[in-house]
Amino acid sequence: MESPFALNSESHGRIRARMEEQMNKSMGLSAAFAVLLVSLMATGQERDVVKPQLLLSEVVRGMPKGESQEVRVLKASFQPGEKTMFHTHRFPVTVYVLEGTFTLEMEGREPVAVKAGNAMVMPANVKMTGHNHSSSEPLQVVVFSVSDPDTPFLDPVHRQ
Ligand SMILES: [Cu+2]
Repeated sequence: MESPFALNSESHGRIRARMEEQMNKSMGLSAAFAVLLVSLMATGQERDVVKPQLLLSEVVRGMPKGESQEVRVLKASFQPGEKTMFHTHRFPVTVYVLEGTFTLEMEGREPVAVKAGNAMVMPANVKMTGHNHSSSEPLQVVVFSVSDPDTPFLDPVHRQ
């Protein structure tokens, strides 16, 4: 049987008509339905239309609840061995790693290593330090923050 990806050479209507004809002849009801579904999905595809790829989806607690919020996008570059200050965030903050590996050390939790192309949500009110533990590779991250307006992106924590 013809691949559903061969649709460009023939009109969708003709392909579908042929599939329906074939499935009536030779297939059970569930298989026929599957073919119909695939053909409907294929006809829904347009050319030159970019579909975003989901990198991270997470249900979080502790986002700001006021009338308005401030959205910030920040970029940070770490040389090998560099780290952030010890800090907390008042609201969950999302990090996306462009290059290298970002290691997040959080008080009372296992460290988390996030590689280039991946994202994670950093929890609110947890003391943390972000590291580039590599001895040779730089690290670049983009950070997405949604907070109450005019609140700091992070609060430094002073070690006793
Ligand atoms: Cu942080």
